[in-house]
Amino acid sequence: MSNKTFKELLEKFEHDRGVVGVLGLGYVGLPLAVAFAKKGIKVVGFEKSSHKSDQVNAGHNYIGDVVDSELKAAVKSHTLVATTDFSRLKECDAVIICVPTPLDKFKKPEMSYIASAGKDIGAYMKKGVFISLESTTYPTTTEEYLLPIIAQESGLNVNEDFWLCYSAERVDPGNHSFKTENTPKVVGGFGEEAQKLAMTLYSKAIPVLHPVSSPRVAEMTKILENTYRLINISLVNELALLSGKMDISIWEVIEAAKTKPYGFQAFYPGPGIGGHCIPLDPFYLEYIAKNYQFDLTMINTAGQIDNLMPHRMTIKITSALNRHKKSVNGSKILFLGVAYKGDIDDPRESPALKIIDEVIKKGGDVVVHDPYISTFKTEEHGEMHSVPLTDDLLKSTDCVVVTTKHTNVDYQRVYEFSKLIVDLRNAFEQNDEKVYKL
Ligand code: SAJ
Repeated sequence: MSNKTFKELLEKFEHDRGVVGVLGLGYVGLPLAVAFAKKGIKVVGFEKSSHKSDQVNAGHNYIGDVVDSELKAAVKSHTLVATTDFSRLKECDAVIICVPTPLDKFKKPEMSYIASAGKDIGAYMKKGVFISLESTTYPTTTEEYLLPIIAQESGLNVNEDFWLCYSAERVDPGNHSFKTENTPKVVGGFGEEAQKLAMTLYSKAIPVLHPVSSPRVAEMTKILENTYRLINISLVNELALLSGKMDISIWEVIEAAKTKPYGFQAFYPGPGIGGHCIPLDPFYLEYIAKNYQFDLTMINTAGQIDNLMPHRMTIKITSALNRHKKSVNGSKILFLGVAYKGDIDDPRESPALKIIDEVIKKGGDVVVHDPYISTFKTEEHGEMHSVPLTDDLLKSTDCVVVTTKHTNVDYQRVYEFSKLIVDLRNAFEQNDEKVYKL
């Protein structure tokens, strides 16, 4: 560790003098930027969206997990500034990449955001900078995909002029107990110096860090976390469908299994797996496994189960209406909840969107109420609007479908004024002629 540049950079981090660049101010980047800024560390937030950049600079928060007053204070004290001018990356001693890693339409990794980040950083970075990738991706991305892009664009040398690390975000949207600052963070530096820089910098904002021996260990750790959820949620969804045929309440089964004090974690059935992480991330692992002539069969199977869930829910709605001598065609169907999970305002990858499209195609007259979402788009029917949940609306519908369980909905009132309920989220205790449960 004789490198002078390294020592100067480490010194800056130790004394909070390093300027931290956060690339991407979304549900991962903005909380992280505020977490550093509230510790008095200067943060420059980089956004392609001038709208987001302007909102941040005006102190207007757009991420539910960020505390409005903390954002305002960081902007007011000039410890946090947002910009769309990527040439300002030359001001940064550290750059933390928080860009999306979606799938393309063939369910293959969409790496263009990481590639673009690498090119932007390579184009403007100064000598002596620490770079950390936080986006969920397949193991080897940092060393074998991102590193060459940065080295190529900058003409600089890793572990001499810049240092590289992978440290996944662990953001659970809507979780009020665990935030960026109090969630342990896995850190995988590319070499000892990178690890030292990573641990020193991240410790300023996140007290509990878990160092691992390489970026690929850290990458695999994150993708294991999310693959574990995909597999287990798909398992319980499949068991819910079987239980329904066997006159067994899967909800009662799960509550009973939870009495086991070890070796069991409860996952709950639903209409499908939404969000921009769990249904997508594991397919990054499936992709890279093929590079090693290795077929990860579990992920593929879990994905197939999940793909079928929205259609199976449409069948459940059809059967419930049938039992009341009604067809989907011509029935007024109210969907309660379009967010991908309860008490958040994000509809991305929500299974509700797919079910709504199917029901409309079958001739259903669909209305939607989501207390957190006023307008949203479905793939096939464009923009839709959430309607107020009135007693008259409930009385006028032929079927109410609970697709997302928001805690601020009065389900007893829904029960009182509805004729028929398809409860896909165990929002109702009743399980009678009026309530059909998953
Ligand atoms: N879901 C079920 N049953 C369950 C749990 C979830 O049907 O028992 C559904 C949800 O309704 C939702 C989807 O699965 O549609 C994903 O829910 P989630 O909470 O697992 O996923 P995210 O994307 O909101 O957040 C997750 C984080 N969640 C938790 O740890 C609880 C975490 O895995 C990651 O930190 C985060 O994704 C990420 O960014 O990777």
